[in-house]
Amino acid sequence: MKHFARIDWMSAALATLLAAGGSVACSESNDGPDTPPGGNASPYVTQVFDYRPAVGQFINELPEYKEGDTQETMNRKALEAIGNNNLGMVSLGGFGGYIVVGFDHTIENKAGLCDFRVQGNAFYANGQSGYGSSEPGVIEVSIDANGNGLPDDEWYEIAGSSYNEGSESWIEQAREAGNDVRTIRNYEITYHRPAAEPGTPTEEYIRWEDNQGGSGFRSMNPTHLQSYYPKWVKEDQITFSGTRLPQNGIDLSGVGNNFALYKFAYGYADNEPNTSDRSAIDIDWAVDADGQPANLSGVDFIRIHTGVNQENGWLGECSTEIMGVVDLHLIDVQIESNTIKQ
Ligand SMILES: [Ca+2]
Ligand SMILES: [Ca+2]
Ligand SMILES: [Ca+2]
Repeated sequence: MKHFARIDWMSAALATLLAAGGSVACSESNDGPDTPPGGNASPYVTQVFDYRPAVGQFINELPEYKEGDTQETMNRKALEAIGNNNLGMVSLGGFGGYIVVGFDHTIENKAGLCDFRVQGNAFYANGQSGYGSSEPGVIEVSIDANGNGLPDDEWYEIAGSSYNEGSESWIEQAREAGNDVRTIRNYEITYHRPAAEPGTPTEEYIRWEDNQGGSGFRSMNPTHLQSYYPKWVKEDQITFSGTRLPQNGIDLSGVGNNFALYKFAYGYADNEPNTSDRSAIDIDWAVDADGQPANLSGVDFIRIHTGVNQENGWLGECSTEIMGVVDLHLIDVQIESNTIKQ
């Protein structure tokens, strides 16, 4: 714990020094291992390492693709949108699309408290608090264990309320509606570049198949007629993997035109409004690949991927949107995690 806090302080100080045009001279004498991250740390995202959306109706628009853009320039556009409290928006597209962000300091895991919030555009339907537009993203966290400043270390999943199957209050209703309500870890999906861009609504637009024997098409809807396949990607197919959540979209009309996207209890991105305490995350919820507590002292990197594979009528595919990530401790917001996870 102390080790990482120290590395973090040093890299933040180094960055400040370099930004000021200073030279680098290591001096380790004055700051003991308990030195806090100093007063200059930003509560917000300062780096986007990778913005890799799956296909979706907002792809190539949020952020906007322009001729000649590359993975690197799209990462930069994503940072311009969601970094530094700009509160713009990026869409991760359908299941699996993801973004990896970083900070200028380690987000500390304070005991008993939520530590950060991933900001999205979830909202409740009029007069409701159980559903609306919840498009949950699965959150993973990592610490810069090898100290190289890059997110190439082990990832730990935040075990949200559907980490174990059947935990949501609406699961039976969703099952009765014909939804696939399983949680599947190591789910994998591949999307294929369409042979041609229809430029007109179609049900069978982009073909996909998964590693469970399932397959289908993403549709193109009347309100978004641009290419849904990320244009800067050269490959003709893209594959994503990660935990897949229960399908939470339930058609209340029964005829396909009133999909309510039910919220998960806790632990996801773009699931609760940003003003809700229940959108906050406790780093203590992070688990390793065996589901055991990761016991992290803090996190340097956060990865979010769209967690649901579902089309919801005219709403289109479930896609997680991200507007930012904020370190709750640095903005003096105290949310006790046991008020959320009960
Ligand atoms: Ca905590
Ligand atoms: Ca690293
Ligand atoms: Ca959303």
